[in-house]
Amino acid sequence: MAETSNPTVVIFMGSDSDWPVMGKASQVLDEFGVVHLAIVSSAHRSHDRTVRMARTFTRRGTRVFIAGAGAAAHLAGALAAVTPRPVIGVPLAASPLAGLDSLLSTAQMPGGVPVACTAIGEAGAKNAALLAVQILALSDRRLEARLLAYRDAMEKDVVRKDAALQRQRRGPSRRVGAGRGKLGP
Ligand code: RP5
Repeated sequence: MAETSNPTVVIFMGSDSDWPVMGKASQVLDEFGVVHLAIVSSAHRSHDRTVRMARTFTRRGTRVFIAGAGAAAHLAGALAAVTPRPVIGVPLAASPLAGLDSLLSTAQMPGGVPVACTAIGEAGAKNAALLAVQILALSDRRLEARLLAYRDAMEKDVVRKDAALQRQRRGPSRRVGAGRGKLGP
């Protein structure tokens, strides 16, 4: 992760226990060369510090905030309350409710203070970073080209996996889905 006091994206997490999942967002931002920081600061346990930091990074020019939190997840909303920059919330499965609590508390913002909300967990962390890249790419053609290349690589990967499956099904043992009819196309 690039160290900087002027990060383009800041990833906030409610706890260090969120890092194994939120690290996926950082990995994607690294892949796209987006300068970012990851910070542990809670909406509840360190409220004033979180608000202070959000204001400081906004002043310094941070373009997008990502907030990963579990349980009664108010982190994304707390950031959105004090910054005009887009905030993307990632609900995390950190309680016996397995993320449903954080999904609802992140997504159900009252009218006037929007938060973009991704899926629960790793897919959500990855998509939060990709959405941040898409927002940045609005004013960065090179970043947009990298996004298109990323999608192209994803499609090629699907095609490769399908070709492997078809080869396997044509083989002597017909292990995958044997006897369940032909898999298209
Ligand atoms: C939330 O509570 C954090 O974002 C974390 O997902 C959850 C549990 O935190 P710890 O008790 O593991 O610090 O605020």
